[in-house]
Amino acid sequence: MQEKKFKRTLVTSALPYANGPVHIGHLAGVYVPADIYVRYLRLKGEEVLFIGGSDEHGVPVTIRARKEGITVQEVVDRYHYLIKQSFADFGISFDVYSRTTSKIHHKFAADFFRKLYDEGKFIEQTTAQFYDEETKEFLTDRYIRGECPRCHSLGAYGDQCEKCGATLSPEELINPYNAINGNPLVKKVTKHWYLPLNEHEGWLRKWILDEHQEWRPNVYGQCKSWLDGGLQPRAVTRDLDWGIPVPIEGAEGKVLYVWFDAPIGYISNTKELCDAEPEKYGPWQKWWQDEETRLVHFIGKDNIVFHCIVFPAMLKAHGDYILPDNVPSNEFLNLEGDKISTSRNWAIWLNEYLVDMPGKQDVLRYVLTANAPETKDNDFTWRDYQARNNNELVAIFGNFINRAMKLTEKYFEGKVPACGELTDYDRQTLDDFKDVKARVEALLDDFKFRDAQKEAMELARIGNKYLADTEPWKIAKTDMERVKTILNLSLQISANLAIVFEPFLPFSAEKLRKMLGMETFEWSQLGRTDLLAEGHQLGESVLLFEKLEDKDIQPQLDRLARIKEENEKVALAEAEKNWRPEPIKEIIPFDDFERLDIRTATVLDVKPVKKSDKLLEFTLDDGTGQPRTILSGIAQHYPDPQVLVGKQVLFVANFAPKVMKHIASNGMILSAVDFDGSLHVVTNEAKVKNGSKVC
Ligand code: B3M
Ligand code: ZN
Repeated sequence: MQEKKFKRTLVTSALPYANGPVHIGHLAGVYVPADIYVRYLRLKGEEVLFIGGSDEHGVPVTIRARKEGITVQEVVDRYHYLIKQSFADFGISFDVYSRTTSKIHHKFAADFFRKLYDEGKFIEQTTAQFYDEETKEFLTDRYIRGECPRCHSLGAYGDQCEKCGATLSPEELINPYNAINGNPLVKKVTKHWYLPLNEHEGWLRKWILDEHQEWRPNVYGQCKSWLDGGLQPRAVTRDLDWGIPVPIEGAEGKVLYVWFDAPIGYISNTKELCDAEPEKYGPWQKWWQDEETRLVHFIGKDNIVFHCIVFPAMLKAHGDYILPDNVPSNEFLNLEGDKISTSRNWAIWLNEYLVDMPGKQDVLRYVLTANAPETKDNDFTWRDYQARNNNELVAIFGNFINRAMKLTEKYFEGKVPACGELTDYDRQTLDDFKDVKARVEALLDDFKFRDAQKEAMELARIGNKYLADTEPWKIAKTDMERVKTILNLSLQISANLAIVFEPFLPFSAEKLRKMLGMETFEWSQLGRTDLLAEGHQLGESVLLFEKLEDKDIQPQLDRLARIKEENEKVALAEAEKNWRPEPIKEIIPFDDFERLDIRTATVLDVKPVKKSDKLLEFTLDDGTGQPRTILSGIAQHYPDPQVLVGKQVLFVANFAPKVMKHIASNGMILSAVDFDGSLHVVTNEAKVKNGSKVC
């Protein structure tokens, strides 16, 4: 395929739902990479716009409102401003951050729908859907719960049973009910408009599968599997009282589906920006309807189908728009080994982070990029955060800058000394760092932010090693000329660091730029060794990064431990509530039971088996006069196994002996499994002779 020549780039990042604050998963998955990319393009002097905003429609915001007992408008107001502030605090440099409840957006999205409607681009379908007669609302997948048709636990969701993992459709649930209020549901017919994606399959296949093989494998792969599975018409309207009213007659009480209006928000937000400052940004159409604009969507992996298939189909159906050139999508970031979850509060919220770690935006940005889930899900841990801060930012980057600054202050009153004759070692160092620009550029152009930041860090490493090897503080008494050259080169490397880190760590880069007294600041200067002229006065030096002690991290670990404990309690209560006996196994003849020889015995002794955390060794009086040994894998359920001594238990006597951990086990003690998976030895209250048959 021929490389297209683009004049400008329009970058969008997914519009977060205004139903809660944003957390580190959002930042790592979407906003930091998008921001790095945009800052990089701006530094290169390219024409670029970065569009963001809050997604304020859809069911999630209405549920939050009900939970908190406030209006939906209050919910979206609260979280829109909170989210907007968090992004600003973390240096996410949007050109516009608006919201989908804006007038401009409502009109724009309604017009978009209307045009497609007028041109016959939708189909109408009437179907029966689940309905709550009390609240007068239709419900879809996640908001419908009921008994699982497979494992019969209660509380399975309309799309999945979390107990047995079965993929479900709401139709399959037994006794479906409203997940929010528990009301029973009935079926009711309703009419909706659908985008016939099946009619778009042909060009989508060619456009993605043939023409965009350069997309990340996770994105390309997901698209391919959607396309190979065959596309179905998708409803673009919903029965809901919150959203953009469907702008046609006979559609009262219906709104545009949130996934129809939200991506149009990228366009209407661009319009809002351009209309406000047309001389600066030009007409919005330049950004959306000109083949010379390159459109790039940054999103998380759960949004791939909407950005690669549904939204492009909408744009194509409309006819006037360009399509995305790339859709860099990340996998998910986990937190301390568990999936981040808003409802379980298993997250680090950006607003709270800044209260606990004031001024440490860049540390988080650094760690999230270093661990970016670009190719697979990744894990954030506080220990890794601490280690990367201390061992990389402080020990390498910060240490190098601090030494270069301090030595220049000490020997040259903060003025850049002259560069004298270079030694072989100097030349080798310069050689090492010369290619950084090309390497970082190639990686950024390819959306490989993690590796790009590693390369940038490599530059700090080179500088740090150079100072450590040349030890100017040791030769200051004997060879000041040499010290001048060493510090000159070190400061030139520092100036390069200020440039190369600007996209990644904008706050620190800015501090560094001020320290170095650099006025001009552009990407093309990278790799040069004459950025600071001889005699140039440096600014005041400040510490770029601070060491984090265990005591700084501990409160964070404690917080998560508390949340985990709380969640476990809630999950247990839920499991108890939803527990049902397992379905009875198939009918068997009595003879099959007769073959089992079940007996009574009294526990004489019980102790843990060495080198096993599962096994308990029982010594039983089985009535034969000979002690019987049985091993049972229930140690985790009996922290104090002695409580079983003296109890009469039931055991299967006619199993072949089995050797485990060098001990022969003769039979099996019967235990019952409780709803939470815990095992309890079945004891016989009516004590009988040991060795009695159980029948
Ligand atoms: N609000 C879903 C999400 O936050 C949705 C993205 C819209 S992007 C147009 O994951
Ligand atoms: Zn199930």
